[in-house]
Amino acid sequence: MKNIDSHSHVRGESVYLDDIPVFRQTLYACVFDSPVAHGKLLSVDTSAAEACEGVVRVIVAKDIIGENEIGGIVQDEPLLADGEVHFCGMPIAVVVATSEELARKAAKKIVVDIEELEPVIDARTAAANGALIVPPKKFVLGNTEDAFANCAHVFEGKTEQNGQEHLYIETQGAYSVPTENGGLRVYSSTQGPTAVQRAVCRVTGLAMHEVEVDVQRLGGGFGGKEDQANAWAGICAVATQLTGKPVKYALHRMEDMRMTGKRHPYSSDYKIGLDVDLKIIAYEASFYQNAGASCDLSPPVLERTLFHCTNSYYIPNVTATAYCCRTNLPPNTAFRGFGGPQGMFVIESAIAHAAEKLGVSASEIQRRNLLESGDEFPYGQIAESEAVTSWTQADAKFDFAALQREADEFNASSKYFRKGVAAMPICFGISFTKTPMNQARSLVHVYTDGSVAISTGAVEMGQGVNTKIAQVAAKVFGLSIDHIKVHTTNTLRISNTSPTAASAAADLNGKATQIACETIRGRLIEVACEMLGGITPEGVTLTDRKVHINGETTELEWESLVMEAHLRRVNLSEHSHYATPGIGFDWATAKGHPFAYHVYGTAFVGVTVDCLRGRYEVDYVKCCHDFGTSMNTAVDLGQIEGGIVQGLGWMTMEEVVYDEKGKLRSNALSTYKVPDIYSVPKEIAVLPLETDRNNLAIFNSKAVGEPPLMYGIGAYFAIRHAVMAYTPCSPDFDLPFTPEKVLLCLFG
Ligand code: MTE
Ligand code: LUZ
Ligand code: MOS
Repeated sequence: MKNIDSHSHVRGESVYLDDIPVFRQTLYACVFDSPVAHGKLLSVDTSAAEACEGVVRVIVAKDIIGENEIGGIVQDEPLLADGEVHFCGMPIAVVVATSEELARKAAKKIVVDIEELEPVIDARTAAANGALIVPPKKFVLGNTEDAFANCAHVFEGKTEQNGQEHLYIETQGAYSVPTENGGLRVYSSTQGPTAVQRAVCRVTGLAMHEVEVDVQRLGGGFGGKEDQANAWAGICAVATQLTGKPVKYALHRMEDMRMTGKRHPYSSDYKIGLDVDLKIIAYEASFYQNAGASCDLSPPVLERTLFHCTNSYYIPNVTATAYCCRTNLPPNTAFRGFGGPQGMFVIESAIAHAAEKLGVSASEIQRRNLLESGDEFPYGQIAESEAVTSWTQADAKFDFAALQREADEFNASSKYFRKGVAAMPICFGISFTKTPMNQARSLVHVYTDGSVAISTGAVEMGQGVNTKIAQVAAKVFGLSIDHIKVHTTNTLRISNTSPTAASAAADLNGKATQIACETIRGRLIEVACEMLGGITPEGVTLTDRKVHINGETTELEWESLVMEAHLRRVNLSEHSHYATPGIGFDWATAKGHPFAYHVYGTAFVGVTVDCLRGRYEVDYVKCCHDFGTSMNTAVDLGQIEGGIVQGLGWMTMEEVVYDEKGKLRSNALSTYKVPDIYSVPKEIAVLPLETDRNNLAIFNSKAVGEPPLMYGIGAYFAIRHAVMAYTPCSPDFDLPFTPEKVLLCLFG
């Protein structure tokens, strides 16, 4: 089944924040942000801006009626700078004017006096200065110290990983509308309507029941709107509170790139120990996370780095330590994979290092160490592993040895081109690692004409969650999809939502919807039994808009049944709750069972490098992917293809560049290269893993939003192989591996 939004997307009729019809007297906000990464804010002169045409109000920190604070985990993030600036792009003042252009024009007239202080840009410097946002986190399994003493081979090294711009097509934004008696309705481009509601309440001083947040859909979030939509909603809400008028702000691309945080850069150390059979006996890693100027979601991102630091391998002795380092960059945030990919790149680098030194194929080490069911993760959970099956099935279908041979033969006969091949197994835990977040609610109404309206806490951001939720209801009620409509995500209909994140939205909200629909179906079947003359509910089903008894169609249609139930005063609505059973994690011991399940897979990635120019192309990504049993192959394949390309972009071409003063140089699409149609792999082949294991996913259809991104990591290692096949060298584990860096390796 195709995505229910595809028709309106293609026709340009889907409604995003900027398409919401504008209310009378709407004003427009524009932020004036810090030109300096670190300094004392001595004065803000707004007088020239206030005198500009169309300007209604200029807002600075002291005007905020509630608290000047939007930090969710640590209270270290002012909405508007007060006394100090912490990063280039930090909001200082807000101009509110009668049009967008006039607001932007006036914002340029604001004058600030800042006494510049030395900025800290990199994580290790921050750590050396003791600037940690939270205490270090640590996972320990076995005893690495003893284990290293007994290893035949030990290798140590370092990796550098850069950030990544989310580049959602729809930029950040919000639209705040006053409601009676001082309340607010806020339209927001957010993955977390409740997070926005909390932030708005904080900065306005309103109670949560006075603030309604409504989200139709996002033009992409990718984690960038899990927490970072809060600021713009807060700014619009404060402006509405101070002016009494609707206020809208949709960021320009350059404002968005400059003012918002990105994927966290990491600098990491590793030490890997193997025995003579290439079994990894011990692994130590230290992760220095560049968190940026305030906490945001950095601690849980850092924790996920630890959760995934051994990827899909079983290693009996592990010590992994992680540091959350405060720097003067925009606060970095959630990004597809949420720290997991960073952890996985480091173990893959360690394996590549060992393979290179031992003169074996990295795939040999990878294959011999794959996690088996019953193995223990460093955090105590026992694996139900598909690591071996996904590798074996990928190999049976795509023949890794043959792909390697093909590359070797090509390399032997080509003068200037080299092919490289890498295997990339993945293992990604599904559930928010903060157990309380794993809950969701769904509100289902069946109307008397038989149509069904659903609201859940899930936010549609292109990943197709609304399609999956509609499928759940259609299946339970035995209806076709056009009977079902999934409505906006709204905090009045669904309260206390977790953000749509952690790839878990379809599972959590889908299961809540399933429970609600099953409850209503149960009531309807009772009515059907009475209508059909005192039969018992066993054997009664709803399919194809009809009531069936033991598989036999009756004359009783859905619409008549619903109307009759209403006339008999039976409740046709339900509000249901789902909480993932059996999960929990205790940071006191750093052990537990945090994940409902894991998603596994194995990809083979092949590239061709032009060794004169340093350019490369990705020839193929062939993977065997663990869908469980996909409930929507079109949507899930879209997620795999998009995830892979986004992962490739991070590995190869997307280069976030800050200068030594902390100013973003890659601040537009002219200086920040993202994958385009020409950089997409020539072939993406997806083989569904054959497995019939039960899991906690909705209809056994495993979460698919984030895991495929990590197949893209294979591209780095494939390029590295190709480069090493051309000239003797050992490229640093330094992301992204841009054509420029490739060229420097080739001729360096
Ligand atoms: N796909 C599209 N088209 N747009 C997005 O913003 N976000 C990704 C992934 N796929 C995203 C996407 C991220 S970061 C997550 S966590 C999941 O979708 C969230 O949705 P889900 O829980 O429904 O998978
Ligand atoms: N967000 C979050 C996430 O708050 N907690 C998580 O564990 C998580 N994991 C992946 C992506 N987003
Ligand atoms: Mo995704 S990083 O969980 O929004």
